[in-house]
Amino acid sequence: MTAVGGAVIDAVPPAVKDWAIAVFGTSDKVALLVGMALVIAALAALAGVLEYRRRFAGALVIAVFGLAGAAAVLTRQQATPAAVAVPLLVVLAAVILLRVLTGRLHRWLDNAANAEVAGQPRRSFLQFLAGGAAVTALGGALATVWRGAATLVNEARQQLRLPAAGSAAPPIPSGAEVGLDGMEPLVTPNIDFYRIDTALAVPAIDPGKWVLRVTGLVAEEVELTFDELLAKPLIERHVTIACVSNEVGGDLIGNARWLGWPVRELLALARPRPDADMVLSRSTDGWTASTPLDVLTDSRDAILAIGMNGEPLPLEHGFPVRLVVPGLYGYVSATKWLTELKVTRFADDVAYWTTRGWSDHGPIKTSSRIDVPRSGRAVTTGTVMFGGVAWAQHTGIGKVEVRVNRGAWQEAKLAPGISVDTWYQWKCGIELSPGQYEVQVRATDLDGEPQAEERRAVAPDGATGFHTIRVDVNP
Ligand SMILES: Nc1nc2c(c(=O)[nH]1)N[C@H]1C(S)=C(S)[C@@H](COP(=O)(O)O)O[C@H]1N2
Ligand SMILES: [Mo]
Repeated sequence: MTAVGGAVIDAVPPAVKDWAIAVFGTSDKVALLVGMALVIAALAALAGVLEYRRRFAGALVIAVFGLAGAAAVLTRQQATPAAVAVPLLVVLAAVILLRVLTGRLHRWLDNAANAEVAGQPRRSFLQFLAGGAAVTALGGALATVWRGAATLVNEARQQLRLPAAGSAAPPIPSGAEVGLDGMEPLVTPNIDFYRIDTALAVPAIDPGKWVLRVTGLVAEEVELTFDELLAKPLIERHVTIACVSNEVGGDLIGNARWLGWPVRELLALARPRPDADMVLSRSTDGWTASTPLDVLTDSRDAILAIGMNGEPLPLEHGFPVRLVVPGLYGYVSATKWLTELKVTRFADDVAYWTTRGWSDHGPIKTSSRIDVPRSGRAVTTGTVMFGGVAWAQHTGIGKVEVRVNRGAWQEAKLAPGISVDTWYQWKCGIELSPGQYEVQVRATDLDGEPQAEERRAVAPDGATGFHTIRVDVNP
């Protein structure tokens, strides 16, 4: 079922995917799985009715669906023989159960008129129905246990002791949090960190078996094991990462303290050839991202990350190793469950989302957000405190301004940032008499470049426009 869902995710046009994410938010995968469960239940009912009317007609429905499932598994990159065998065995069991059940149902109904013998076939049918249901439930439970491989990896993760960083994260300057009620914390707790990926089942990777390969246009291919990575001189940095699907004012952005080894050190060992201009990073589930080679080799701290806010990476955030690249949207940089770095050229290779309507380059656009007060909230007249965040990764924020009802821009108080690679908090008190107002925010980076005013959709390379909220001021 996960494989069918994965194939669906890969096959649907980006517009449908955007719609699904918009409607169901990040529970889009749950919605997909629930939807599929409903379809399966409907098909099972249909198979029952058909089989009752005509021998093997229902079995055919099940067989076709099962073969489609097996085919979907084959399209998955991580397909194993067992993963293909499971849907086939399930189909076989379902067909046998269906035959037996319809046989008993026929006998029950044929004998229904004959009061003396009717009870026995009815009991037999109901017993098989209950038995079938029990076996199905047991099978589901076993499948869950099988997935318990994830549990073992979780244990390996819990036992992991992260080494200290040789180069520690610069301290958070005092006053970096403006201290307004309702603001998001400056450093996002792992549990609240947004999650975006195409993985229906979170990959469970044993760190003892993990290897990263550097391949492609290099003087020397390099392999790195997890133990080797732990022994490298590690750095720790706060970096704010964002999703290209983040709407203006959206929450697909988070700031964490990442521990790892600079990617440029690994690439230096492999020595990329001069004609290379891109690194195609690949995860265990086959997902890929295209990152400009110069972004991975310049002085910015692009990291092969193993730690997030002082813990090993959570499984959903890429355990055991992921990429974190300051300044680029996640879809072109932040590969989780990393297994390969292929040094290549934009002219020769395309990444997962690039073939699905998104740009091959994805620098994060300067933007800002109003978090306090929430849009549509009523506040009391007087000095109303507004607050939020602004980001211009790898350039830094120079100023933030707020305007009311499209009037003059007023400069907000900008809190000191942790670094140019993280978001900054801001606050601004504005005198408002009772009434209804539209409030907007605008950020300008340290080069003096203001964020784009034109409203643009998230596709193909990130939304622009001013975050705009409505505030009701009560007497
Ligand atoms: N393996 C893998 N890595 C991935 C993705 C994915 O689908 N598969 N999605 C990317 C996208 S689009 C984003 S925005 C970031 C999100 O990282 P997070 O889930 O840790 O917040 O991961 C990136 N890394
Ligand atoms: Mo993303």
